[in-house]
Amino acid sequence: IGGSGAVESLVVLNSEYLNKAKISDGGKKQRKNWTSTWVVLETDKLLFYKESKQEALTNLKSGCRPDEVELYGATVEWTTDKSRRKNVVQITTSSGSEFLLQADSYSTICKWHDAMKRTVHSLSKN
Ligand code: I3S
Repeated sequence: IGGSGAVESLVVLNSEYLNKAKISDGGKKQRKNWTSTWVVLETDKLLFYKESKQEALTNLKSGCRPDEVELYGATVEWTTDKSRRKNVVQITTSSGSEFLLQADSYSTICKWHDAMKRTVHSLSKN
C-alpha cells in the first residue's frame, strides 16, 4: 500500500495489549484508572479498543468505533514522575489530553515509544 493519505491511515504499524491511563482530558485532570487496552498504531493516530475482538468487529459493523487519539502535533516522552510504574510513556495531544501507556516488558514499550515518535515526526513534515 502507499500513496494517498486516506490509504496510508489504514496502515497498522503496531497492535498489542498495553496498560493505558488517561490523566488529562483537554487540559482537565482526570482520575487515573489503569486498564489493559488493545492499542493500535496507524500512520496518524492511536486507536484504543477494549479488546482485540473489538477491532475485528469494528471492521465488520458500523457503529462500533474505538477511542481515537490524533498524533499530529502530539508529544511522546518517557516519564518517571507521573506514575510509580516502570516503563511509562506519556502522550500529550495537541488538544491537551494526556495519556500514559505502560508495559511490563521494556523492549515492548521501547518499540511503541520509538514507533510513536517516528509517527509524530513524520506527520510534522507533511
Ligand atoms: O498518580 P496516582 O494518583 O498516585 O495514581 C494511582 C491511583 O490512580 C491509584 O488509584 P486510586 O486513586 O483509586 O488509589 C492506582 O491504583 C495506582 O495504580 C496509581 O498509581 P501508579 O503509580 O500505579 O500509576
